[in-house]
Amino acid sequence: PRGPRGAPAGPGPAASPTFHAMWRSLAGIGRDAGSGGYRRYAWTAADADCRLWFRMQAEARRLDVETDRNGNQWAWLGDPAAGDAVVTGSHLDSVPDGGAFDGPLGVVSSFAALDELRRRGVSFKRPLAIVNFGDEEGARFGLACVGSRLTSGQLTKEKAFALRDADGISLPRAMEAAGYDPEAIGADPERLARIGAFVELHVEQGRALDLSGDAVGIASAIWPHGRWRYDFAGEANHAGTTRLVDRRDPMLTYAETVLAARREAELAGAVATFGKISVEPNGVNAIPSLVRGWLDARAADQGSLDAVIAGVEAAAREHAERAGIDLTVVRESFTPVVDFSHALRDELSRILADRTGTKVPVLGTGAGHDAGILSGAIPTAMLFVRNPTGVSHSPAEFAAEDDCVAGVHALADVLEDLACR
Ligand code: HGY
Ligand code: MN
Ligand code: MN
Ligand code: MN
Repeated sequence: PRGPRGAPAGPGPAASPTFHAMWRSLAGIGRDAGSGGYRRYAWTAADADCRLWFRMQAEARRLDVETDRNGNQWAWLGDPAAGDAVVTGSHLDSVPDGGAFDGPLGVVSSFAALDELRRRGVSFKRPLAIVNFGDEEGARFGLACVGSRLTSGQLTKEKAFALRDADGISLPRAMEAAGYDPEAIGADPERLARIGAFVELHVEQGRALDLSGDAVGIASAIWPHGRWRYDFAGEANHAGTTRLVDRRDPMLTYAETVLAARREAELAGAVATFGKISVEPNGVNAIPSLVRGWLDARAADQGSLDAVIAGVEAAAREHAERAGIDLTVVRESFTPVVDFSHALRDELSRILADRTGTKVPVLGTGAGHDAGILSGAIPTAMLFVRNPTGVSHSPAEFAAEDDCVAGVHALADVLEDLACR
């Protein structure tokens, strides 16, 4: 079942009225009318609209809203200084032409879970926060999880200042244009020290829950994954007058490398994708001088990932050598395997088993998340909501209304046990 193209299929009236109203009010922000996909990139107008939406939802619930030095938004119930806070949330930014659920489902479900806890009349024993992490997808500046990497100190201010978008605008310039002070960015250990647990609910980006017949699952681990930039430099020339034997065409070497990446991934049981390319001068009738391709590679274990990366680079260098192409390979980002903290993950399993009487499945994922970035600094865990087609990073991304409701209830159960007992 896929959501109707265009309108995010989202949860229908059966979802709590507040969930449905939130979903509708968010759905129009940064959406491409043609494809129905989303274009919510860091520090753009759509991002500002998402931030305003977040602030309004928080203030409507009498939460104290703040934006931290790295542009992450926090909506607090209780005094953060009391420490040992329970935090939930996700991100609102998207990949180019992304789906309606990746990120927003976690944020909307967090507000809806708080509504549910208030309906249950529980009293909070620990501070609670709902977070919107900035620039999780890295769609504009090429690095994923910028907000959480800065906060956890995994991304230095110097490296962040060096990030540029396709128009050459730097991250600090973009932040400034959006009204934020880029000079303030940096690690925020005091903030992390006040957090006792972070639970991120996210639409599953795969079909494990669809295959197991479960509405909700718990993350076991995130595969090691990274991004490598391949620069193939050849010789610009006339497409119409240059004999084939006289060419040094980098597009050919790029194409051979893409095929090699598929082969290496199949051999290693991994995944490898060249999803982004830039060509100079990018003229129909011009043999390129430079072809730049970005490789996204992921594998269940480090050894398999290393094999893929080494295999692709070796093949690329061999093809480049033969064709007289100069090749530069740069590792732009890398996230080692995330093995979610067992204590919190097992506690979520127990809570949900006690509440629902069923064992909620535990599953790995190849998708990166802020919960993964922060897992080295604070206890983190993830809840997944069934995605019947597994499709993500696409306008066709979908989660059925009943499953979204099940996700909210599971999150409310977890938050109640963690923050109210
Ligand atoms: O790329 C990822 O895995 C995530 O969606 N940022
Ligand atoms: Mn994503
Ligand atoms: Mn996401
Ligand atoms: Mn995430």
